[in-house]
Amino acid sequence: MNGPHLSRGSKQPSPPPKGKLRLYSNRFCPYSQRVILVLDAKKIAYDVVNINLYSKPDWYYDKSPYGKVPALEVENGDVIYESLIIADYLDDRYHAHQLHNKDPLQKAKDRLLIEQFNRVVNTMYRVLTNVGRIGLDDDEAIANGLSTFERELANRGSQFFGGNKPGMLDLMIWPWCERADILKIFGNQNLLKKEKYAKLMDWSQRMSEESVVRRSMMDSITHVRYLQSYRAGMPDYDMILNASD
Ligand SMILES: N[C@@H](CCC(=O)N[C@@H](CS)C(=O)NCC(=O)O)C(=O)O
Repeated sequence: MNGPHLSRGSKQPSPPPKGKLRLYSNRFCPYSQRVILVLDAKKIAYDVVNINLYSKPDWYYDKSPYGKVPALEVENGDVIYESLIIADYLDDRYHAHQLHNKDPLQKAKDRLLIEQFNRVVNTMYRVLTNVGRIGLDDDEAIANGLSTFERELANRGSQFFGGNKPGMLDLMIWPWCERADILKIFGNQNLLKKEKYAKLMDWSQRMSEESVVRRSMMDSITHVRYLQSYRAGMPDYDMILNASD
């Protein structure tokens, strides 16, 4: 997972070993993390090629037409992209450790919540990367978005949205919840009040203790250091790799 990020001019890696899927990813991309969580939760064999999004290899456009990560090379060599489409594909294709609810109506409701979470995702992106206007509207969008999930957990009365273990909805929103703490550093100090989001915070703690989540999780200090490099116009994608050298 920690291989260097390939840049413009790099050689295209040879195909994945037989029986393994290949994920094109970026260590700091929350959408890629979604797919990693699904692959790990379903215990699917895969390897990872990390892509430098600041200086993309030319060959990468043959894999992913918009040059975005994540993209997944499947068994027959086809490549699919868009995190939610990949996640659904993996759950449909590999039946072990099913993540979506078996009931089609509950699955549809969970998919609606995942779509609804996009409001939080888009606003958090602006706040954390310092792109566009940051103001009260942003705080409100995040607060309202999270309140929906706080109420939903209360209504479900379960440990996770998926019941007694994390399901698809838990995994699809987790990457941004992992980064929620740093909103206090880059955004509004008062945004995430424990009393307003008590259930969500307990859920977040439980998620952070799950082995599947721990495999790809990064601490807030690492997230902050990366975001500082991104904001400075020189994203240091290999910082974890370099740190362990
Ligand atoms: N809707 C896409 C979003 C993927 C996305 O925006 N990925 C970012 C990195 S986190 C990316 O590849 N950015 C490079 C670019 O836009 O050129 C998904 O869900 O997979």
